[in-house]
Amino acid sequence: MIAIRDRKLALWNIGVAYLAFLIGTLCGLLQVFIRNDALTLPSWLDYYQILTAHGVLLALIFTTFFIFGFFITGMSKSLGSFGPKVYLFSWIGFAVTTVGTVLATAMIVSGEASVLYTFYAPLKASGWYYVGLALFVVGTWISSFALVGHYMVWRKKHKGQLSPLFAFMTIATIVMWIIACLGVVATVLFQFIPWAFGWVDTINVELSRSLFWFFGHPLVYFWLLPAYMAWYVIVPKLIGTKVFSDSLARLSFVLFILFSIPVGFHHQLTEPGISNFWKFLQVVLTFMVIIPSLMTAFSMFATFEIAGRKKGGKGLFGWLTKLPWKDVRFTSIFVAMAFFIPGGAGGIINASFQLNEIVHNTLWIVGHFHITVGTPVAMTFMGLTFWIIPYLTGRKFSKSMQKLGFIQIITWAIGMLLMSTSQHILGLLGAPRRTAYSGYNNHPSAMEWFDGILTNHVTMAIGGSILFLSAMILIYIVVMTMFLSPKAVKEEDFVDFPLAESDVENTPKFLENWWIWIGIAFVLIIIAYAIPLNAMIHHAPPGSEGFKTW
Ligand code: HEM
Ligand SMILES: [Cu+2]
Repeated sequence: MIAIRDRKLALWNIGVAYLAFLIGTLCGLLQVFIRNDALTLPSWLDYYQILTAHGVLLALIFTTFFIFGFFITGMSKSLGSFGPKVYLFSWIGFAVTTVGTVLATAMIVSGEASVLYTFYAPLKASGWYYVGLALFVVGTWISSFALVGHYMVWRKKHKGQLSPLFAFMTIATIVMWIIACLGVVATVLFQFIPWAFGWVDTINVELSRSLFWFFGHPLVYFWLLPAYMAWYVIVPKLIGTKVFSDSLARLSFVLFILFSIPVGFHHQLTEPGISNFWKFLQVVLTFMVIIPSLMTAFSMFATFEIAGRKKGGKGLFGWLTKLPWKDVRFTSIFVAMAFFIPGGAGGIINASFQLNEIVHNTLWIVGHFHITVGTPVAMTFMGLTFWIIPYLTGRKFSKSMQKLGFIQIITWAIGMLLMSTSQHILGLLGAPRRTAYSGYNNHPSAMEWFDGILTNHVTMAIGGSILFLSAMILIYIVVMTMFLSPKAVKEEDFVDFPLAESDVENTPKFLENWWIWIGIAFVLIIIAYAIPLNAMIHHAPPGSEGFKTW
């Protein structure tokens, strides 16, 4: 068991995450009904206000707070309890991140910031919204440095040893996050804040978008890597085996540091102002991410096969039946992984220059990220939630909770399948994303979109409602295991943190030499970004003043 005070810290992070999840999923439900022409908002509430809240609260706030709760728990478990300084800075980080969150959310709720979570210029929100975002990022940096400090103390005490895999992966994720945030911090501090407060009149739009996507793409890996950590380090323990290969796991994380940052232009393929050569180069670098992704898929299935065969599974696929399907901690994560197969394939489509022309800015994209972050990541976090909260509170995770957990993940999977499939299809037909109901004045081509079995209003409404129901079941489980379930007394009722063993004998030491990887990462970033960013600054068109379209 980890120290009580470390547990409190983690619980506060997870608590804030689920508060954001509650409000965010409610917004999602409203969006589905508005897009379906089944709900009209009162005049004081705007579709874009809700959509901004949904994107920010789920994609940024829920994920980030949950991830830090997970990191804190795992770092305390694998490296020992936090010292006083690490503890203090973790709280300061939590406080600053929370203040930023509250400020940004207040601006969205008061209608001052309906600029969506990508806050593209020249849409202009209140300056305080950007201050909120800046505080949020700085807060995560403070929390990150606290964890790095904890890791450095451990390394000093264990000279010459490789750190435990969980700690290594945490630090890799943090290294990537800190480098990625440089882009968003630069644009928010030097472009948006002076512009939004009126200190300067105009903004360089292309530069701001490029700096945003310098951050925005690795942001998706900031969500994904903690899920991968669960897949690499927790799942093998749940199914009764060891980590498949320690060095493969570490190498794949290192590759993610290298290839997740110099690729942001793949979100800007349709934008003028960036020449094709740089778009091409970044698309090539984007495709490099397929390597560590397939390495991860390979080692997951190798782990499953090894565990299944150890338990007597025979034949080509007999081992599949031997996996612990009745354990919701495992099944949730397996379902999450299964969703990532079409999710990852869709990502290859999005990043392909020509195919991007068809799907860009359509509902296809919305379908895509609900089967990447919205399910593989979110459902892995759900699976973690089932045991991490009981672990932290010392309460029981009863049989009836286990059953509810199953209902929750099954309903989420069905709801997402319905919603995201219809979004993918509608997008291919041409329906735009980020719009309230749009029938283009009842134009026959637009009306036809809603004729399909999966794309008609009824199916979509059912999908959205099932999802929201699922979210509420999860909130119930969270509240119960946090505050109300009976405390565990008997030995067998205690829930543990299932960290798998990982053999490090054959792992090369250089994998943990961070300076090598940070160095290569910066070289790649300079190759991919230095010349085009420089051109955007020195050959900038006249800047834009701000627009408030809502
Ligand atoms: C109850 C579950 C959910 C429902 C019903 C739902 C529904 C929706 C809908 C209908 C949209 C499209 C709006 C539009 O383009 O006009 C949307 C956008 C979005 N959703 Fe969800 N969603 C849910 C859960 C999630 C989760 C768990 C995440 C991430 C962790 C997420 C992240 C996003 C993001 C980032 C957007 C894009 C916002 C933007 O375009 O600015 N959603 N959601
Ligand atoms: Cu991307």
